[in-house]
Amino acid sequence: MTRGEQARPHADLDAWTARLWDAVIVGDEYAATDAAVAALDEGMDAETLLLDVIAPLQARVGSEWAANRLTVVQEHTATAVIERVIAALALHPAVRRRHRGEPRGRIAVACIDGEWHALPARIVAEVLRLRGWQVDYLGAQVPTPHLISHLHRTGPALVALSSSIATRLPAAHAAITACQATGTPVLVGGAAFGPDGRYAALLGADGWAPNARAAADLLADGPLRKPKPAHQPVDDLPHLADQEYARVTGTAHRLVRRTMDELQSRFPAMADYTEQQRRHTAEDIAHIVDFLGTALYLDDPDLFTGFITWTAGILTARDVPARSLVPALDLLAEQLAGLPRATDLLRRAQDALRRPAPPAADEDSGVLAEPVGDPDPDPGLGRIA
Ligand code: B12
Repeated sequence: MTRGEQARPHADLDAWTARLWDAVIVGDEYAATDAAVAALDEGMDAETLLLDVIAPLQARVGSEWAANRLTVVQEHTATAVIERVIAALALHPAVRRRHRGEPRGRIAVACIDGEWHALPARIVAEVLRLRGWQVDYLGAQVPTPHLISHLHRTGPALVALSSSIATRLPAAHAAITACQATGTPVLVGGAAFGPDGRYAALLGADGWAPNARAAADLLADGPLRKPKPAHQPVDDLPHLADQEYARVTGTAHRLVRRTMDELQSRFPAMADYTEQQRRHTAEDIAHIVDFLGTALYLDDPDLFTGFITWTAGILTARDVPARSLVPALDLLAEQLAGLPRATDLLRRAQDALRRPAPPAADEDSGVLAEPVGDPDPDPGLGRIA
């Protein structure tokens, strides 16, 4: 049994989750923080509250948005309330009492450059504090040079890097390597690294954990071993020699612009699109190109196919046919005809889209199709922000 499990009380998690959900979903930060504080006052362990009530609640906010049962504004509001709840918990006297005494060592917790998902990192930071570490929480999108300066200045025993969105993995690779060059071991985590942490190993991290409890357990006997000084990241990814990643990311703007131009000529209905719809469509295509680049970087077709099928699910939930993605993928494949790995990724994604028979749809439904009966009037392909 792990320490986290020992600490878990026999509390009625479902009842507390329901009470918090009701407050979070209407954006009532007072009711939400009152509920969380009441849970602590009634004896719930702070780690349990964070990991078995609050974290699943936040994930549910995401799945409700994906299923189109919450609007973007509701998702943003709920996330903001949850951030306030976590801040209130961290300041609760029962939690602060636990931080007294000699810390076990110092840990820097930071999000990868370009990574906005700070909440998972914040939860990790709070749990590590609860387990007796002195934590410097650096927040969202920390530029790697500044992170490195921080490591030189403070000399932590470990740096914990968080990333939720796979497109940040090339930046994560650079950050991991740079941190290791300072002699600081790197623990990574977050959804971007895959449910089994496969990208953590591929990118040479010194450790990975699926959640904050597992991370704290992993460090229970002390920080990770120092990284090997002669680690050569290029050895991890020999396929990068073909330059496909560099060519796709280096021409991303042009790829998006040309795809937009062509879609326009193939779908006359686009002529009537508003400026905002055009902008969102361009952002969506840019997101697809971003994921394509990341899959090339990691040489992992599943990553791109997974993103495209996830996107298809988002569209389907908004009554936009999943097959509307195919023309955009076609146009990208035509432009990238000279790049065998990229065209293979695009072909596999198209195959995955075709596999389940797409629902009957209007012939003019492209990537940019107007949703039918959707509370969100302008959904996008990966849109949540
Ligand atoms: C809230 C949220 C946002 C907020 C973030 C606010 C904030 N302050 O964090 C905002 C609105 C900014 C946002 C933006 C975007 N988001 Co968002 N977002 C989410 C959402 C709803 C919740 C994320 C979260 O907090 N989860 C809860 C925590 C607890 O998750 P967790 O991963 O389980 O955390 C644990 C472990 O991962 C681990 N862990 C985490 N970090 C670390 C670090 C270490 C070292 C270790 C050991 C462990 C560890 O421990 C944690 C605690 O146990 C998710 C949906 C979801 N279901 O998660 C989407 C989601 C992650 N977002 C998504 C997307 C697409 C985006 C955008 C690209 C949208 C857009 N079009 O602009 C942007 C990305 C911008 C960027 N460059 O980062 C997609 C990603 C899809 C994909 N296939 O990758 C998701 C999955 C949406 C969905 N419903 O499917 N988002």
